[in-house]
Amino acid sequence: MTEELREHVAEELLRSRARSTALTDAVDEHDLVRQHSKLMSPLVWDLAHIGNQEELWLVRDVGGREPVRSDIDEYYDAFKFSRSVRPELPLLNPREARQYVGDVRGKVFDVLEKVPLEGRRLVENAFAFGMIVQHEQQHDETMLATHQLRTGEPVLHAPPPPTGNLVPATEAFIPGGPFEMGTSDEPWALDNERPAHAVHVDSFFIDTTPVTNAEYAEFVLAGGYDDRRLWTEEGWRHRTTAKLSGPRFWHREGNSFSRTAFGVTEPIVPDEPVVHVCFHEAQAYATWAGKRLPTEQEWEKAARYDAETATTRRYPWGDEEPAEIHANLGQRHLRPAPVGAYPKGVSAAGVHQLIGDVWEWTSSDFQPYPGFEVFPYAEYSQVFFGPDYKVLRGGSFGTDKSAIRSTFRNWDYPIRRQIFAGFRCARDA
Ligand code: AVJ
Ligand code: FE
Repeated sequence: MTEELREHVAEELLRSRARSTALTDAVDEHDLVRQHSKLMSPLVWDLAHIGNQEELWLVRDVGGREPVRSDIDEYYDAFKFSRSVRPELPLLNPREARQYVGDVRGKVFDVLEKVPLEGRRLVENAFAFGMIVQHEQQHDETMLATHQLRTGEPVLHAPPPPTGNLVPATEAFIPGGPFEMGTSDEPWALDNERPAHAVHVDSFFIDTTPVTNAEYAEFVLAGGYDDRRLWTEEGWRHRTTAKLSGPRFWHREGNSFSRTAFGVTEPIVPDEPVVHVCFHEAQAYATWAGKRLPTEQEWEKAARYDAETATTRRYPWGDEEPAEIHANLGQRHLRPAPVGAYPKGVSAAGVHQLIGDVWEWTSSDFQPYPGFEVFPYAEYSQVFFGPDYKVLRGGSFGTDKSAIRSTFRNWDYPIRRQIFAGFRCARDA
């Protein structure tokens, strides 16, 4: 068991590093240090921050080793300097950053060989490695979003996703009653996903597919962005000051739309889930459609609850780890797949593409579960709890399988749309 776990951790560390390397080797030095958007860090910051977190948690804390570098911690502390000011910091240059993450990784492999991964320390130590793997993959998705904001020739390439086995958009009925939400035993689950607890959810309907580009284009053409009644007060204020008129990266010509993704501009693909919309846009669309966004309780019940056996599954399709047939994850494709492309990933209730493709906005604020305990540090989740952030679920085409579960909770400000976010609708039964 222990050797197997060590091997698994080693493979996951290599897999995340291969991805970080590919994302940072794809562009030249100038593109690594420049700020592609005020919303994002320079790519070279993400790279060295990945190494710095790994050094703090695995080299110094778990391993008890001497620091690789003790002089740079503050510049890579995400709470000390916000993304917009990071380019002005005395950051490591690309060559130094690559050297640094490599040196840290060398020590980490040594720690992995020698650290106890059994007995009492197993849970703590194994979790620390899992947390660092997920942390790197999360920043890789953030770097992918930075690539999406970058202008210039395309530098990332990937084959297209599978084609949609077109399921007509319809609704699934989820019966009212309790289900077990969250987890107490998923080994790599983060503190905010814990503990497992019973939640009562009233009966509701949820769309079997995420809202598509074609559906969203109808909303735009129907004047949805100019209809004050569809928006909340806060949403309308934002739509007005930010002058929103359609999803980020869309261009309108008469009644047709194209969009730019990773340097390529092409007509929107009608059956693909819409992506790069903020919470307010999702909320306005749902109102226009006579529906609403699901709560995160509803989303998780639709993803995990098997009414026939009254049990909660790990993933929509069952308990197996995500494989290529289940979901569009891991940047294998640079876009969401058309609806119906993953029939093997469908939930017990018949809901498609809950995992992968696009993060899905829910109507819920990011709050702790009853019995929440900070683990291992308050800055991961606790400092974000409250009404400022909305919960997103399910992961996107840019999310790695190690960093997504049906219990995984992402959060962001309701105005953000550079992330790979879309949504699906629900309604009361
Ligand atoms: C869970 C995606 C909101 O990127 O801010 C990365 C993950 N935490 N480094 C983020 C995270 C610390 C976090 N999200
Ligand atoms: Fe981080």
